[in-house]
Amino acid sequence: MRIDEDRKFMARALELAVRGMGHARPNPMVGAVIVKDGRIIGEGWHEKFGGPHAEVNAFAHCTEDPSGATLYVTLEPCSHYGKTPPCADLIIEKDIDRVVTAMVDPNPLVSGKGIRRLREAGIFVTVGVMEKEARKLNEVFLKYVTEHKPFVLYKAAMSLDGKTACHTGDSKWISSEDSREEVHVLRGCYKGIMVGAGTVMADNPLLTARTEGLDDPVRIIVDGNLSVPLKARVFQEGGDVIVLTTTSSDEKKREELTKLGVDIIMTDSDQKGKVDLASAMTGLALKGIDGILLEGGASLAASAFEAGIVDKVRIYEAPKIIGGVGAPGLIGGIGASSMAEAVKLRDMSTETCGGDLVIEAYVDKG
Ligand code: AOF
Ligand code: ZN
Repeated sequence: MRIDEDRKFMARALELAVRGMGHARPNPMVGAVIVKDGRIIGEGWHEKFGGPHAEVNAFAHCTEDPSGATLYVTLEPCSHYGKTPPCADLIIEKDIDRVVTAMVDPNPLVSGKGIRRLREAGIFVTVGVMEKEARKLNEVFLKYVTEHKPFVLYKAAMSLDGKTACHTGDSKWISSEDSREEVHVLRGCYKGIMVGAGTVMADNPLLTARTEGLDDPVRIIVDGNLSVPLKARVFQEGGDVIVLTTTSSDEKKREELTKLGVDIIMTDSDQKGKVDLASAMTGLALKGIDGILLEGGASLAASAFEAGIVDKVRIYEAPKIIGGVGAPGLIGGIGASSMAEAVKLRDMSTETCGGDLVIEAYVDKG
């Protein structure tokens, strides 16, 4: 009975947390619900980065005295003085009886200290209600705060036979209109969007979110030899751009890009002028990029899997068969030499979108 009730209110808190999507980052999305005598008397969520935490907002919206109530919160209440005072202290001050939280805060600044402080004050604390859902919601924050690297989602569309274009190059469109619309929303959910130089030169895309209420992502172009022309739309229109290149790229071109307001991250290069993606990730994290939507093309995707930077895949599989040995496939490069070397995925789930099959899975790094 109590377990059902706990899940019900935590589900509501998670629903509220999602409202912070695209606004709270790089802080977590957090939702909170205050319940007294089985009724919700206050709700709140972390609305924007630097603003009050979810618990503070829930107390601010209380319709009656929260004394003796239960607080449901999707992340362990904080115990540190950050941009705001510790939520744990506020909870104690408000005379809450019980706190139910979905998960321990992975942030080393908090990580168990909030729960300890509440328990020391005599508050009954339950941890782990809907933990799986809460961890998934904040998967970007979880990686960023513990590993100081961006979480990378590889997204692509392909036909049922794994092709991304016809042998003529025609690729408009493989996936349904609904799927393409969903991708624009996805772009607003990640701080950065990453594509290779080849994609920019072939499609001259703008790479914006085009979704109301969500910021455009920072465009990250992987261009080891700086082959994308300065007149490309990504450099001339829209917001922030970061180019990942190598120390062997043309210095003059780097200067010209800088003059256009482009930020440059340089890594050492191998002989072929390939960017060292793993170390570039550290540079991107230092610039506040907590999550990246990787959109291809095929050779960048291959390098990204090879470098081990991909955390999750989301593939839109259209009910079409393109065929042709000359038609490009999803992932380029040389590929695995044996099945043992294939990239293993786990926790695969499927859904449909506008008639396409959408497959989501996590890269098994174990
Ligand atoms: C949030 N919102 O609702 C909760 C958070 O930078 P600060 O001072 O706002 O602190 C951010 C940390 O506080 C964050 O990394 C997380 O560990 C903890 N809890 N943060 O942004 C919230 N409850
Ligand atoms: Zn807090």
